[in-house]
Amino acid sequence: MTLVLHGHPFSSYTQKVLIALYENATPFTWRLLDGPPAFEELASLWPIRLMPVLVDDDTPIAESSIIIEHLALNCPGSVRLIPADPLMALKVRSLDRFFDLYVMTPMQKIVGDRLRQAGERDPKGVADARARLEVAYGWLEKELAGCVWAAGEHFTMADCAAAPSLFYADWAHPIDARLANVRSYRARLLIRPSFARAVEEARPFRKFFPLGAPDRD
Ligand SMILES: N[C@@H](CCC(=O)N[C@@H](CS)C(=O)NCC(=O)O)C(=O)O
Repeated sequence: MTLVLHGHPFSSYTQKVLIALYENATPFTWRLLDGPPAFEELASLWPIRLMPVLVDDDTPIAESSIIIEHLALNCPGSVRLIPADPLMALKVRSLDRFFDLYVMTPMQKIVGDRLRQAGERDPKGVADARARLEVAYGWLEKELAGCVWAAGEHFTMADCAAAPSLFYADWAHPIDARLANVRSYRARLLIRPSFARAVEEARPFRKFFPLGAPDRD
């Protein structure tokens, strides 16, 4: 089995998969998406053209959650990112959806809007995204009470999704100081070795963050 990851270290969804790979020390090689030839190759693998895509031997696998599920089935390691218990697995998948849809998506809307030309901006969409993040942070504050990781005491796919989404969301729309559970969870994610490594590998690209990366983390 040879694994090739098409992605970029600064991409939040690439980081989500990197965390899964690093958690279990799964060997892979990078196909860095750093120019037109690499993006053409990505389009030939996955016409939707979103990163990351993992190629397992000759089979391309798209969508970060499906990639993590694929890794859990085909090269499982000591860190079980999808719990064996079906009900716990359902909880993990539900939290994974929460982070992608209600944290990552509004964060991407705020960041992406800044990359648009002045006349193409969408202030209402950005305001809605900020409102959605506020609600998501508030829901998470209650959900995380008493938890070490998103789904409880074990690190799972939900935490792979949470780490880059909360990392960048806090840059785009800061998490209020009163949301102590969310802030301490984000801090725990930042010192988890798999995510700490992904953050370090992405550090040289911070200058490209369109809102201006804060001088922290
Ligand atoms: N649902 C996809 C989302 C992937 C995604 O949004 N990737 C972003 C980078 S973090 C991307 O490729 N953006 C490039 C673009 O929008 O053209 C997943 O889970 O993998």
